[in-house]
Amino acid sequence: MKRIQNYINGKLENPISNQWLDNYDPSVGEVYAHIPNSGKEDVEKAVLAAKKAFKTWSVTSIEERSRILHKIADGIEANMEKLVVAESKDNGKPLALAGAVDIPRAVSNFRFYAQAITQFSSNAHENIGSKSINYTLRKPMGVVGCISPWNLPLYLFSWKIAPALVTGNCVIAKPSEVTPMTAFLLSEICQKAGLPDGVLNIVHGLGTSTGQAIVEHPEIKAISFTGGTKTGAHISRIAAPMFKKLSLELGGKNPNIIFADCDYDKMLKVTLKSSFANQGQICLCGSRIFVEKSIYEQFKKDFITKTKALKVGSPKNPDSDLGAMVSKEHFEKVLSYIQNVEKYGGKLLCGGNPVKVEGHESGYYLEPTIIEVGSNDCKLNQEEIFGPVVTLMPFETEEEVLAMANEVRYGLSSTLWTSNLNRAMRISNALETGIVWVNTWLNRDLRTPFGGVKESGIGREGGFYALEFFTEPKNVCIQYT
Ligand code: TXE
Repeated sequence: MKRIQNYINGKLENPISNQWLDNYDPSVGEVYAHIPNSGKEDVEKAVLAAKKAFKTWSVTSIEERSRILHKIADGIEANMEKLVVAESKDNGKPLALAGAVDIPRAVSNFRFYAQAITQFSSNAHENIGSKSINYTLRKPMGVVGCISPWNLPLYLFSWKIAPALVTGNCVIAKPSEVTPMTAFLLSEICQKAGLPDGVLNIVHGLGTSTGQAIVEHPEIKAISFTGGTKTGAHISRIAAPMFKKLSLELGGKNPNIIFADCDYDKMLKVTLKSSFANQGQICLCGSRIFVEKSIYEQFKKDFITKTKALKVGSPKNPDSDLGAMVSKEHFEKVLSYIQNVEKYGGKLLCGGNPVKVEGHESGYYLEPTIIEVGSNDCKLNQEEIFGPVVTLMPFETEEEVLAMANEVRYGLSSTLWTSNLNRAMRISNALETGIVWVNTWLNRDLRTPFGGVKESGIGREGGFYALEFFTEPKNVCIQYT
C-alpha cells in the first residue's frame, strides 16, 4: 500500500513514532494509502529546519524566490494529469472538476504570487518641516503555519503557502488528513524545483495532534487556517495568549438572492453550479436560495427539473456532475440534516437519498437535494451543512430579503441576481458578507480580498492582502541636518 511521507528539511521521511493513519478513496469507501500520524516531535523537527533555513531564505532576492515559485508551478503543470487523478481519488470530486479547477488553480496561485511580490513595494513618508523621513519595510515573520482543509485540497494549500514563501518566510504546512495526497506529491515537485531545504516543511497528521502542535508551537509566529468555524475558534483561543497573527477563513451559509428582473436562464444555470459544485462542499456555495414571490413557483419547477437531471456517479465517469462526498463521517453528517428535515423546519422537494453507484457500492454518494423552508430562523437555514443541499424560500420585498440574508451568524459571500442597477448597489452595500457577486458566482480575480465577516473568520487572503499578512511592517525614521 502506498505510503505518504512527511517533507522535512528537504527530505521525505516517515513519522518519528512510525505511526500511520488510513487514507480513504471515498468513491469506493476503501483505504488505499497510509499517512504519517505525526506528533509534536515531527513538528519540532520541522520548526528547527525552518528556523535554520530562514537565515538564508529571508535574505534571498525577490527575483530568486519568484523564480523558484515559477519552477514549482512548472512542476505542477508537468505533473498535471497525475495530480488531477490523485486529487479526484483522494477527495471523490469528478476528474473533470479537478482538471478544470483544482490543479490549474494551484498553478495560478504559485504564478500569481511569483509575480505579485515583484510589485509589492514599501512606503516612504518625507517630512520636510522636521527634516526627517520615515520608511516602512515589510519584513518576513519567520516560521509560519499553514493549515488547510479537504474540499479544495491543493488549491487551498497552495493559496496559503505561495504568499508565505514568496515573502521570505519558512513554512510548516499541514494539509487535511482526509486529503493529503496532492500535498505529498507537491513535496516531490518542490524538491525538483530547487526549493532550499527547510524552507517548506509539510507535516501530515490529525488536526487534533499535528495541527494542534503547529498552533501551540511558540516559535510559529502566524497561522493561516481554512476550515470549520468551531476549529477556528479553538485555534484563536490557543494562539491569542501567544499574540500570534491569525488569518481564519471559516464556514459560510451564503444567501443566493434572486429577483424577478434577472437574466433568468443565466441565473438558473449558475444557481445549479453555486448549489451543487464539488458536491456542495465549497465555502462559497449559495446554500440559502431566496426567490422573489412572482417567479417562485416557476423557479421551483425549473430548478427541480434541472437538479433531477444532474448525474451522480463515479468521479472517473466524464458524465458525472457530482462525485462522492469526501468521507463517511461527512456523508453521515450531511445525511442527518436530510433525515431530520421536517423536525428542522423544512420540506423535502427533491433528492435526499444516498446513491448506489454500480461497481462503487461502498462509496459515499448523495443525491443533490432541495428543501423548502418556511422561515429563515430554522436550523436548515442557520447551520452550515456543507453538502449538496440547498434551501428555498420566497420573499416579497427588498427589505425582507435583506434582513433574512443578514440574519445568520456567518458572513462569507452572497450572490444577487437582478438587472436593476440601483437595487444591485443598494443591496450589495447592505449585505453583511466579505464578498458579493452580482449576476455571477465564483468569479475570482486573485488580486481581490478574499474572506468573510462575523463567524466566517478574520483577515483576508488574496492579492497584496496575503503578502501583508505574511509580513511585519517595520518603520524606520531618520532625521537629517
Ligand atoms: O474541518 P476542520 P472538518 C466546515 C464544514 C465542515 C466543518 C467541519 O461545515 O462540515 O467545517 O469540517 C485541521 N488545531 N468546513 O472537521 O476540522 C484539520 O486537520 C489545528 C468549511 O473537516 O476545521 C484540517 O487540516 N488544526 C471549510 C483543517 O484543520 C486543526 C472547509 C480543517 O479541518 C485542529 C472544511 C486543531 N485543533 C470544512 N483540528 C471552508 N471554510 O472552506 C482540526 N484541524
